[in-house]
Parts: sequence; structure tokens; C-alpha cells
Amino acid sequence: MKAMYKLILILILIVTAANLFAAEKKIDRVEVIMERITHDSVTHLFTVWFGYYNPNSVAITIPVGEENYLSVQENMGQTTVFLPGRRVDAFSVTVELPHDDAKGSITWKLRTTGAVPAGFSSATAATSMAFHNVDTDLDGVIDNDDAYPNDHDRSYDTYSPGLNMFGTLAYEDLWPDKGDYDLNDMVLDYNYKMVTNSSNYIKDIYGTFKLRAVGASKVNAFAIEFPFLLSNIDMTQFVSLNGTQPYTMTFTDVSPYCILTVINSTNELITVPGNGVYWNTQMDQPKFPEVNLSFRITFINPINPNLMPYSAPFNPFIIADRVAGKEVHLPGMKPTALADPAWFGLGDDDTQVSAGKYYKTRNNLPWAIHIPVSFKYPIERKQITEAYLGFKPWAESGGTSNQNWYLLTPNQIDMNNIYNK
Ligand SMILES: [Ca+2]
Ligand SMILES: [Ca+2]
Ligand SMILES: [Ca+2]
Repeated sequence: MKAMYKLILILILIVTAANLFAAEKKIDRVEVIMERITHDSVTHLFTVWFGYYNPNSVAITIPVGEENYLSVQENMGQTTVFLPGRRVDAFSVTVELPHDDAKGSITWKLRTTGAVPAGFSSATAATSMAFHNVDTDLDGVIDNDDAYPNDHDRSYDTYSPGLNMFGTLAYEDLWPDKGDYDLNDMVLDYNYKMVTNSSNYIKDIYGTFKLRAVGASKVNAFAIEFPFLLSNIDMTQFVSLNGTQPYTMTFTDVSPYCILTVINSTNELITVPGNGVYWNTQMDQPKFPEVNLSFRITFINPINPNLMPYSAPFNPFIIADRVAGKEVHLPGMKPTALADPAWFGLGDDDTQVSAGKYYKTRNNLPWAIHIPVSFKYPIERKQITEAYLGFKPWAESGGTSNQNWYLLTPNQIDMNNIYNK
């Protein structure tokens, strides 16, 4: 009986030892890891580096097959012998993947037989990850942030007054007299797009103008002075009239600035109704479609916008009656080198070059206005002050009061005096 006890005890000890031995042999799951993905801008192939972590103290072998495969193709030369510990960049695969987030991915799946936890460990690389860091054109701006990911010279677009938004420039051509002061003798909407490089220097300027009204019996010209050298402009510029029609704009060198004549003569762009009828300023007359003019200026050496003395809409002006030097600018903007100063101080004009006062009356009323939205201008021969009641206090205050004068605010406007077709 005692011997029997001993035997049982020995058997229990053997079983316990066997159990302990078996516990020591428990296998932990090998975890696969996606290290990184890169994109080659020349071959357009993606390279994915995978690694792993084998928490066991011994090497684990998992052959290629149902328990060790890649999603794109079962055998891509992946690791089969997993050494103990963490292994970075155990292998890489170079693949052509769709650039589309939904389809563009590769997954490595691995199951360690008998391991805890059971099931597959997997690691996925998606093309979208690659583009988070890829700078295809090597301009220093990653593709995700680069409006021109394949153009080293261009990175960002900025707009003035905003994307798909237009501002208005409106002129009175009877300067230096106030005349009828309807400020509709030439009305243009504008939008500028600036293309900048990775240093935020301007590479291209796209100007889009819409001629909306010509409430004038005079034939005027419209030009813009830009604060940069003509010699820095790539002359293979693009100019368009209504998108397709041939049209010419000319540059004039007034170094260190230059002048672009956008409209040489309004008569080249519109059919003058004649007999006291003006173009888009009379409610009882048909409305003509606006004339679209656009240009692109590309710089040989990109320009630091912070060094420009003025920015969009730059220094736009009309040449009244197309008389050489008879420039009418926005209030406070300087005349160009081609302006004839003999006009200053005549009529209602109170330009005082020495005081830095340009194109204003004694009461600070202007002959040109710039509005940051597309603006409803006065009808023919109605003073702007009678269309927009806030205009006069705004102008006389030097722009500090009634800053929203141009909005169609009830009690602040007279719609009978505003062109609204
Ligand atoms: Ca880039
Ligand atoms: Ca770029
Ligand atoms: Ca007019």
C-alpha cells in the first residue's frame, strides 16, 4: 500500500513536470510590422519595407503559403525564418500599386502555428501613406500640399480677392473735372491668381478681367502698372479675349516698373450703340454680354511679394479719351512715369505730389474706386453719391467711415440710381 502511494506520487510529479515543461514551450505570435512606403517619381513604383517582432527566444520558421503571404502575390520573397527580437526592414517589395486609396495597398499576413494569440498578424501599406511624405518634384512641398506636384517651380495658388471671386474697378473719365460723377465710364471686374513657389515667391500672375460697362461718350484705354521689371517677364505670355479669340496686350517699360495696356481702346471690344445710348448703363436698353480678358505673366526669376510696393489689383488706371499722359488712377495711387503732370490741380483735381495726395478732390472724392466684390454701379448720369448714400462720408473720411457703403443696404441706397440688370 505504501509502495502504491509512492508510485502515485511519482506519477503526479512526472505529470506536473511534463506540464511545466510544456508551459515553457508556449509560443508567442510573431507580429509583422509595416515600416515605411516610398514612391519613385520616375518609375512610379512603390517600395514597402516590412519588419517583424518575434517575442520568442528561439527562431520561428513559417514557410510561404497559407500562413505567410502578401495580398498582391503570395510569394514576394518575404521572410520565412523569424529570428528572435525586433527586426527592422527585414525585407522590401517594390510594386506597382494603383494610386487610389481604396485599391492601392499591400498587406503581409502571417500566422504562427500554435501561438498565442491565435490568428493572423497583418501589416498594411497604403499608397496614401506614401504620398503623405512624397515630394515628387523635389521642390520641398510634399505632393499632398503641392498644387503642382510635378512642377518644381510652382507650389501654391492664391487668389485676389478670392477663389472664384471678383472685385470691381470703376472709373470716371471726365477727370480732372467731376463731370456727372456716375463712375460708370469704365467698369471692370477682376480676379488675380498668383502662383507661388515653395519659398512663396510669385512665379506667375494670372489676371482675369470682365469689361462690364462703358457709360462713356469718350473712348478710353485701360492699363495696369506693375511693380516689377519688364526684363524679368517671360514674353511667351498667354492672352485671351473671351477664352479663344486672338487679342493683343502690350507691355511698356517704365523701369523699374512696367505697364500692361489691357484695353487699347474700348471701341475695339464693344459695339457702341451710339445716339446717346451707352453700353450697359441704361435700364431701358438691352444688356450686352461682358467682355472677358485674361493674361498670364510668368517671371524668369520669381518675385518676393513682400518686396513689392503694392499688390493686387496693382496700379490700374484709365487713359481718358486716350490722350497720352491723361491717366486716372485709384485715389492715393501714384501716376506712372508716362503721366502728364500738367493735368494735376486743374478742374476739381486736388492732386498734390509733394503731399502724396493723388487723384482726389479737395473733399477727398476719387475718380476711380476699387471694391472688393462685384459691385452694382450707378446708372448713366446719376452721381454715385445719389446711388450709395454712404459713399460721400466714406470718401470724405479717407475710408474710415461707412466702409460697407457699396453693399445694397436698405435706406443706404437708391435702387432707382443703380444699374440692376
Ligand atoms: Ca512638391
Ligand atoms: Ca510643385
Ligand atoms: Ca457715365
